Amino acid sequence: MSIEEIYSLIENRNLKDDELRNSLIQTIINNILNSCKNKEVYIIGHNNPDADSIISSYILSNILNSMGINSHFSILDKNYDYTFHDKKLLEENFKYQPEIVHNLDNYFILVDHNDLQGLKKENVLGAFDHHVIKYEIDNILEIEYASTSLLIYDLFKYKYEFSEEEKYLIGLATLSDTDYLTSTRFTDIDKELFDELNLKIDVKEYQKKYFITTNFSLGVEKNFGINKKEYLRNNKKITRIQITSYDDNELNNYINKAKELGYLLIWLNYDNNTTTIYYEDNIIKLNYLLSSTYLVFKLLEDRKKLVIT
Ligand SMILES: [Mn+2]
Repeated sequence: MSIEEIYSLIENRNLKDDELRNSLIQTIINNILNSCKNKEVYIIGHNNPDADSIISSYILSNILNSMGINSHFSILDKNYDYTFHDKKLLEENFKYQPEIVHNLDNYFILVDHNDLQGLKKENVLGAFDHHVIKYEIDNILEIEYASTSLLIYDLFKYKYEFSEEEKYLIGLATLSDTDYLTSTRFTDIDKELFDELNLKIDVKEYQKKYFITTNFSLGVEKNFGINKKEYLRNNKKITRIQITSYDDNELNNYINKAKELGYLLIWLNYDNNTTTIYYEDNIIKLNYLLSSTYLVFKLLEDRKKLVIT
């Protein structure tokens, strides 16, 4: 089997009880654990970490330490400020401080991303992630769970006893990564696992308290700067703007700006649970929330195919 075949077999969660799949998953976990032997490892999330990056890094370091691997919950010294989306959620619910790593010659395990982001390949021992595989490092355990924290929970729940607090934190990371359980990323399989955590929390209340929608008082210009992300898709550079709101009052202003700049706009309305997508002079309205840029790309590409055939 090629590595691509192995990864795509692992990715498919509907083959839940498939023996081959389970043994491949176990092989990758073992590869990562074995490569950690006699090393000090630093577990880091992505740049501008969100709750899922921080919490999965913290939880995985607890798990590895319990297995006798000297590991650290950490961040790098540059570009590792908590993302503003999750600042309040983390400040009020997460009391641990990551170690700050200055020396890039350490050994790393990546969580919640699987690209090097400036690290050397030989220093990265593996990754646990739920994003598209970039093939920049070896030993990636990537499955599209709602959050990396939930993935780690599911992988280790029979080998590690999660504390009540750890389960709570895994729940919070999952809330943050699924726009408080409203996004299509939160599947039935994820819901089952989330329920297994058995948290006694009112999700709506957490959403009201911590879910940050776009601050329209900043104006269109500024919001285009803050909410921008660049993607490379089929060799084409695409800049996307994601706006979250409880109404569509300013939608047209943002479409006009996206038109002017040639950007992709994803507008999420959390009151009606609708999505408006603007790209290359087309406006698409969906009667559900589609907050994954990756799924928006797929939707646009599928539509293009329909038009051509
Ligand atoms: Mn994540």
